[in-house]
Amino acid sequence: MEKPKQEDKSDKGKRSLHTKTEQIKLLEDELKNTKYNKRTQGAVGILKAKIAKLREDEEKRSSSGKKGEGYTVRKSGDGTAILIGFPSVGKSTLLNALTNAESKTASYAFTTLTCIPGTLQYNSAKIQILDVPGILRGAARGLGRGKEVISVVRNADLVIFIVDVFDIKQLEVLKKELYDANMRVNERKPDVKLKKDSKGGIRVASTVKLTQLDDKTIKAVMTEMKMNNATIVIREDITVDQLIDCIEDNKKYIPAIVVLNKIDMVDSAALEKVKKHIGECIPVSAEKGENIDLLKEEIFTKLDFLRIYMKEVGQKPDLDVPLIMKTGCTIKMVCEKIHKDFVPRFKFAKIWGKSAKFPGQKLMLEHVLRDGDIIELHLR
Ligand SMILES: Nc1nc2c(ncn2[C@@H]2O[C@H](COP(=O)(O)OP(=O)(O)OP(=O)(O)O)[C@@H](O)[C@H]2O)c(=O)[nH]1
Ligand SMILES: [Mg+2]
Repeated sequence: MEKPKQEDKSDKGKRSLHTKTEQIKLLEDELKNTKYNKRTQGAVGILKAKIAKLREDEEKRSSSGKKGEGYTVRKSGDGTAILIGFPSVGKSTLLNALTNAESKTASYAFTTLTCIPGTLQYNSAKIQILDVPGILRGAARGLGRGKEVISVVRNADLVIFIVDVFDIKQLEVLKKELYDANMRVNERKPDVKLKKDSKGGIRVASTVKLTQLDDKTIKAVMTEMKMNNATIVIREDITVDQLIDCIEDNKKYIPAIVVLNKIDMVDSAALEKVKKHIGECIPVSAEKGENIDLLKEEIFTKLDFLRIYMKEVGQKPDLDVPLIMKTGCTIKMVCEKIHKDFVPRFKFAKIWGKSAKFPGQKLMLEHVLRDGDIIELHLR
């Protein structure tokens, strides 16, 4: 048999691409085979750092020149939630049950081919809900419409995972896809300050006892990730994964809800069993409308909304229509939401409610409000 000729240039390109992916695979296998304990902590850290660095390089390479990926959906309302699930789990049926939208539903996979928005009105809030095509394993790497879907998730405020009652393993796949696309679901950004320096090596300080990392590992991981001169101040007991996240500094932290759909197809004993395995979730039937109100309430809660009521001087507050704001909202943010002139014209505000020390307390722009507060603005 004839030997294959020497590979041409295009083949070479493919080969080097393969090599990086292969490198990641090899390191991942090594990681799987390394038991984690105090003694191997450093080695595990370095392995993880190496994988992270290779991934980052790959991503940079594959996304260079490919701009404008994703659907163009304008954000509207007080917050945006996105439905993420495998094909045919009932995303479109659920969108229709939650909102005024009419997204096409059918019993075959990939019925939805683009991004379809709907509006959920709840507790005076307008919540945008997005229905997108189903995703599968490999979405983060660009399989199917995975990349487009994931780019929409990055702009959302809440993820609603929707899982088929007969196949709860889907949840792990969905979570992994978002993780690989640099999203951290139901996690808080760790309290770590990292400052690059021009010289002086790596300086590590921590304000709490670190039980999952030691100085040597931290330095090795940072070196592996080309942070050779930097000061890091760690204020909580982080893991090596969290350390890598902080170094990469490109993670998006987003809350999520897990919805278990099609519960009308199982009896209560089977449902109990499934619930035990999947953990915290909201069991619904999108088709029969079961538990939809409970889900609406959970969406509202998870979006961290505050209701702020406005009051005119010398009048009763308008308790019918609140202003919908987010947790952490200040008087300044309320002013900005109402009118662009209100901040420069601001004198003081009087507050009634949980954030005031006494009814009608006079407070200034930076004051942080709480749910149900009543606010009376005094302007010049
Ligand atoms: N029994 C039952 N069937 C449901 C439920 N929700 C959706 N279905 C059915 O499941 C099928 C798929 O529903 P869709 O809403 O189109 O699913 P999807 O997740 O939007 O699918 P893709 O757009 O293809 O990703 C349809 O035949 C629905 O009627 C439910 O709660 N119970
Ligand atoms: Mg659909």
